[in-house]
Amino acid sequence: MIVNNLIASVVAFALLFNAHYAHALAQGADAKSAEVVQKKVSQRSTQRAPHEPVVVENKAHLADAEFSLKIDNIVVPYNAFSLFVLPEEVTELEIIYPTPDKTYQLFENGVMVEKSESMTWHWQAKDTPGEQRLEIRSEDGQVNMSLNVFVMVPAEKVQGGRLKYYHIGPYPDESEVKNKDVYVEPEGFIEVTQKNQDLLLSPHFKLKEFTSKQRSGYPKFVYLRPSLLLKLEMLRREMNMNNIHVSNLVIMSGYRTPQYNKSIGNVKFSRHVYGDAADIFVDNDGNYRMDDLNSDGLVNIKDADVMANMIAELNKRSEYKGLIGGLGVYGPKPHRGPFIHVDTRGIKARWRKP
Ligand SMILES: [Ca+2]
Ligand SMILES: [Ca+2]
Repeated sequence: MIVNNLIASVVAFALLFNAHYAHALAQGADAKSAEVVQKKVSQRSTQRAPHEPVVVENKAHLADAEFSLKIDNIVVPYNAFSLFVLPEEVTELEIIYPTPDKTYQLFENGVMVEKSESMTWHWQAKDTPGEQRLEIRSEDGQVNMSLNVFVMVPAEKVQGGRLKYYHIGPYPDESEVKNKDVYVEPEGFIEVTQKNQDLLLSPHFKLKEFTSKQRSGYPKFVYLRPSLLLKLEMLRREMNMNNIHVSNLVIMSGYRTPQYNKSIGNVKFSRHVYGDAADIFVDNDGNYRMDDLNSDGLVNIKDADVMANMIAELNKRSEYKGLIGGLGVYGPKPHRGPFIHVDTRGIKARWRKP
């Protein structure tokens, strides 16, 4: 495979296509009027696609870690990431594109985990919900990658639409949508506490940024897909590389419980409910409104367009293949500034609301 020749010089970034997105349809998605361009996508019926990392010959995409880590069907190039698993779930972790002649070890809370193969581990989560921490270190002891593991509370623990008094609400009946595969109910929920809410999910985003905006004490519960984190990190990086400085990318809305989603009058099958959508804007000056990204002295939908144009650029790249999805551009309203919606539903959907 060509990959072997490129190991030292390239950075891989790939998100393997989740086949359960394959037949996704924008029906009932975040904008009813969305213009949907259904792309020809994989017809595979299995949930886990085989590992086919996309090689990116572009140094500008240099990753934070000195290798990429394949976690089941996603490939992570960052030095910090997260795992969302069920109790006792076994996750395959495989280092790809390692630095030549280097060896790595996986540590769970400081204890070395035995390898399955030279660069692969089959790591089993603990049997109770909560956090665990994994580190991948090179032989010199340097930590190359940290993974915050969130062992989720299994979805069957939801009673009457609630988990420990937190209102989640009923998930819509999958039979109502044509493309059931993309609208499967979460298999579990991450418990968010005052103690764990500041944990990093990826280099620039914390757990608490994604919780549903409903009024509630702790614990809260959230459901997220790692593809969203990859997409947000990629957008952030792309903007910075294009001289659009981003120090603070605000998640105005990340996960929404079905209960909250309904309360704000949104469509039932919002991607926010399925954990792979975020409404975002750049707010380096910290006034909780979009900044003037195009430097025209105004803050309006054109600043949201600057972000949307970056997504459009990313869409042309092979490494972005597994991250395609919805892109909504929103103009300002009296109570909030302009923003964009992104999700990873697996097919392109575009809309614009001035
Ligand atoms: Ca601002
Ligand atoms: Ca502007």
